[in-house]
Amino acid sequence: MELIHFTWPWRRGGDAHGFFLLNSNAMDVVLQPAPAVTWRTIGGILDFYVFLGPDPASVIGQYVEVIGYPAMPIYWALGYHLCRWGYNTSDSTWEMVKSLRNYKIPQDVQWNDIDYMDQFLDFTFDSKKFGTLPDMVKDLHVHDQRYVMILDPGISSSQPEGSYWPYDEGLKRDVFIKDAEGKTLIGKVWPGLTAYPDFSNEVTHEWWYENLLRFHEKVPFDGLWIDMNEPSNFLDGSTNGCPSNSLENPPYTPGILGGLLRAKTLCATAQQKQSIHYNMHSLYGLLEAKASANAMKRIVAKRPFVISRSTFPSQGMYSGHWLGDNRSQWKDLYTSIAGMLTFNLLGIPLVGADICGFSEEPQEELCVRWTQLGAFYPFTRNHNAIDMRPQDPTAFSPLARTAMKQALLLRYSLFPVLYTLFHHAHVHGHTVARPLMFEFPKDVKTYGIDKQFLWGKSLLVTPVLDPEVDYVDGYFPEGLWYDYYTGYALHSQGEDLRLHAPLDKINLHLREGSITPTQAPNLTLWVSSGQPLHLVTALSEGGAASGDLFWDDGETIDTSENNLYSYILFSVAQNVMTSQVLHSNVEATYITVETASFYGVKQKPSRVTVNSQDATFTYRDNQVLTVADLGLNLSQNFTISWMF
Ligand code: MIG
Repeated sequence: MELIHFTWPWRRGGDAHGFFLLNSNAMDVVLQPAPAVTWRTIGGILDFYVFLGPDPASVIGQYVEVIGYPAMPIYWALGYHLCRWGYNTSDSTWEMVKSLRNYKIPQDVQWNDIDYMDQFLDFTFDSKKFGTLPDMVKDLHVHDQRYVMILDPGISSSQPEGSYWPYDEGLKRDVFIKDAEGKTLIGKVWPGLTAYPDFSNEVTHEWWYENLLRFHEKVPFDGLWIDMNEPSNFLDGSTNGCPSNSLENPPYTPGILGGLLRAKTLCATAQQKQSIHYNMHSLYGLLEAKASANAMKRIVAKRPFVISRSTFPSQGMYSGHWLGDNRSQWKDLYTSIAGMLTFNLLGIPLVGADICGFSEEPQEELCVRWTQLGAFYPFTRNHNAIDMRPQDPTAFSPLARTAMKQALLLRYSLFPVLYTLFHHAHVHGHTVARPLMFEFPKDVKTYGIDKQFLWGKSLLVTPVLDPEVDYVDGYFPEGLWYDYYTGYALHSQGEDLRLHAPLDKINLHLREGSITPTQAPNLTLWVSSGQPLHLVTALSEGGAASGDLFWDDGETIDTSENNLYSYILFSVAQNVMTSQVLHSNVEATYITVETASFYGVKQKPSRVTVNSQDATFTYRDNQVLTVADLGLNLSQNFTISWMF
């Protein structure tokens, strides 16, 4: 369904360009063996863009400038999300949350799948099995945690008249998609027969908002999971099939499911406000996300949180994305990296796969490795299919549980970096999770790498993707790399290196020349993000480094647009670290800088000063200098110097 295609067939010396066909009709895209790509679309406008780069990251920046920059996520979107299909009751969902608290495993968000609903009806909850849902959500809030539940677009059309407001009111306001004859098109999804809201109609957005508002008064949810929005239908077309004509059976049908446009979705001839479904089909998830995000803005008056299954160019402005139904298999762990990176290229950086796999049941070892990799998905959610054994961190041995907890704590400690990267995605169209070739476009060995990736410019993640190993092979582009945990330096000439990787470790390396802001982790990002900063500097061979921090209250809409943030540049040159406050907002700088570590200080300094005052320090023979107890105010420039 994705209609964006970039090719870099003629890479020479790291040059890149991109093509983008903005077209929502059914299409084939064929990568030819020759350096060529063929589009076969069966309608719409041939709206082609060519992005000249000249490097991969610029191509993406140009693309995102066209389609729209991704939204800045609310801070807790970057925390750990736990979900499954089939908790079956609100009490067992609640027990789950309590169990994570009990083991002190970080969790920001608890989710529910369709089992919370009364007979799968949107905007309802099962008052018997999920009777304590409102209390659970309140309890989550008391603990600075959040609640997200699923919504499917299909609205039940078979409830007794007067008993189901969403359908009755929807009919009244004329919000549903119609068949070729102008009657409400009826399909079938979880609640049985359903009508489909037409999100190409503004009236539908208002109706959707009112539904959400009414439900929010009962269950004060914090975000939305929008599923089945391809839109998905258990039937082909509708209860009455579809007419037989050239729209339903065009002279050429691209290679889609069943070779039929109506397969498991609506009739091509279905009528929407803006056009026929033939033209609108691929836009369903985008427009539903837009309606959902705008409704959430009005309801919670904070940055909306929406995760969508179906996407289209511009989606990142309204939602993130999960990669859909995968399996609890090692190969799905591996392919999730390519999926995550692809959506970062597509301007939807808030993306992740179902950690530990959706269908099937993971071995403990797989789930540990997946939680470690998942800790580096920009969107990190463990999700499981109905009837599958539990696969949350508490479902495993103490060893596995502890390893998972460590991985999540590691992620929480890196929140300042991750948040700053999302700011750059929002403002500049940068990727958050990034292929190595984006940073090393002249190193051809990076082009095919799909088992490692970077966060931003300098945090290299090398996960274990195979069973029964305690090592991992990774490629290190030429230069100095530091072990994130210890500061040990590794000099690579552009080599494949074998790294030690016991079950409780995910390898992380810092690229030379970087400064990474981190925080002491805690059980929620609310608490964690209030902790003082620890700056980790990875010095280049020449002793230089730089990094930055974007900081705000984490939830107010448009803080960067309205100057409600702080932005600080850190740099090191000639044994002096300088912080430069480029933008300061008092509210955003309540945290302090507590510790600074410098990796790659070649000999022990005789003296360290902070703002020209002598300071105590430690120096380890692996060339790590640490200065602690700084208590530096983030809103004021500071310097840290060392002398030999
Ligand atoms: O027909 O809501 O991809 O994550 O658990 C299946 C039940 C519908 C598909 C989603 C999956 C979700 C499931 N949904």
